[in-house]
Amino acid sequence: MEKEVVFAVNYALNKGFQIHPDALKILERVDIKELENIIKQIVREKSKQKLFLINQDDLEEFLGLKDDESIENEFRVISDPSSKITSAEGVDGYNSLFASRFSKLKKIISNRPESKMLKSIASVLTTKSNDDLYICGLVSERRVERNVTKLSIDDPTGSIETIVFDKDLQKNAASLLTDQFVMEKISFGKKGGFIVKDIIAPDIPEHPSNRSKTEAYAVFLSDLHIGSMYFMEKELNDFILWLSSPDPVARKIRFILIGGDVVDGVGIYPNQDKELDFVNIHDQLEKTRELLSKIPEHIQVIIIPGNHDPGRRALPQPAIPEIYNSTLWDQKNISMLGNPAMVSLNGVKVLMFHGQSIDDVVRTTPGLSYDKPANVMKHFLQSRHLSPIYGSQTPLAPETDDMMVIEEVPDIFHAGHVHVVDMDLYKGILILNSGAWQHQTPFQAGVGITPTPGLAVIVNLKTFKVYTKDFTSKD
Ligand code: D5M
Ligand code: FE
Ligand code: ZN
Repeated sequence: MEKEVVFAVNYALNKGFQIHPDALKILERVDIKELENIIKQIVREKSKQKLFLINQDDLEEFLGLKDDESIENEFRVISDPSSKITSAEGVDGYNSLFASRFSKLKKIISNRPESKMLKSIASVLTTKSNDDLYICGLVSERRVERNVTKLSIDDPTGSIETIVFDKDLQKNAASLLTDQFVMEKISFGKKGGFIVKDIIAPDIPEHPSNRSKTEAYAVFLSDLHIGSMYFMEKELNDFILWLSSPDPVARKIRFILIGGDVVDGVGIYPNQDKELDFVNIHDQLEKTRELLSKIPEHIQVIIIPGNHDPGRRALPQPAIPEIYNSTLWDQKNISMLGNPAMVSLNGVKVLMFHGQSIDDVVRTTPGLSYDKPANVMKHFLQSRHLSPIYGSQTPLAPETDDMMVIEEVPDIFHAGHVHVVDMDLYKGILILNSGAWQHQTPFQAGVGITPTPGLAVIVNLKTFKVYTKDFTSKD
């Protein structure tokens, strides 16, 4: 117990008061600078009333913490890979992963009118026609030769090389990722070959977004990196204490989403132990529980893993396994889900994804950078896939079902990983990258990544207005 809390408790006890254990829990969450003043005022008030028990109600009343019960907090898990993960192996596994990717995305694209004219690659290769044709499949290769771009597309019936001449279409082709699904409008070239006349991504259709009926707020966090020397404990703790303050926005918060890299992990990068305050996973998770248990119980917390958290490294990842430390799992208001996961908050569908594959996309696509992660996230939405490239840095597991396909259109798309707060709106979908709670690391300084840590991203689920609240100390 902090010495200020001990002082407050002793002060009340010396005046002949008893403190209910639930009231004590609230005292532990109060800003310690205010504590002495608060306890003195409560003792004065209750002495007048000749009531010598301080209970939870007294404190909530005094601190303005009574929650507006008309604000809904309906929470539902829409999809979670944790229980669906298998361990398909080797080449067969990857063949079925790509077959699943193809069929899911073909189904998505079949809502477009052009898809009525889709032909299989095998049939295009064996017929000759003067009409334009449509094919779809996964990009297996992209080559730029002199002033043309060649795209090889695979579907389950075969593989075709197509040629892009048009300058604008070549720009479009430059942003295609390997293994990404596309539809192409093609025609037979006069001198043979297949000329690309249009490149169409599955994309997001126009649609109305779901909103909360009441003014509930959700906070988006990620990349806490608890256990790292650079973890911003004070700032995160100040944020958690703020949740129990009378601030009118804090009073309406019903959900906290944590998008992975909750702990810094062990053995994630060379010589990591020299940069750790806690050198084992159990202790890192214990510290996490200690901090998160101060979040008021009426706030639902949702946690997915990132590339620093324990458990399987390949995507999709199951929830952080209980075997490392079950105490987070035991908290009533914490839900441990896999990466990626989709949840419904008062009817608002949130797609949560740590975002490791942002690295692959930034590395291969001209015009995209680490300081604008929302643009990369827009790319994922357009390609309706969270990790298209196989065999780059992001490990993909050979699942028989490609769970990285964005099958259901979200209302909010939440990712982290790059440690930079960024946001955008795309076809009505609120795109959020939630930054970090870790100072710039020497590694990040070395590769030129400038994080924006210590900012809580807060969304009004009724209006989709976004606020950022800065918890970095200015004093
Ligand atoms: O990733 C934090 C940030 O550091 C994120 O922007 C990616 C970047 N990062 C991490 N590892 C690498 C490598 N190997 N190369 C380039 N950039 C990297 P985090 O997941 O928190 O470590
Ligand atoms: Fe991170
Ligand atoms: Zn990460």
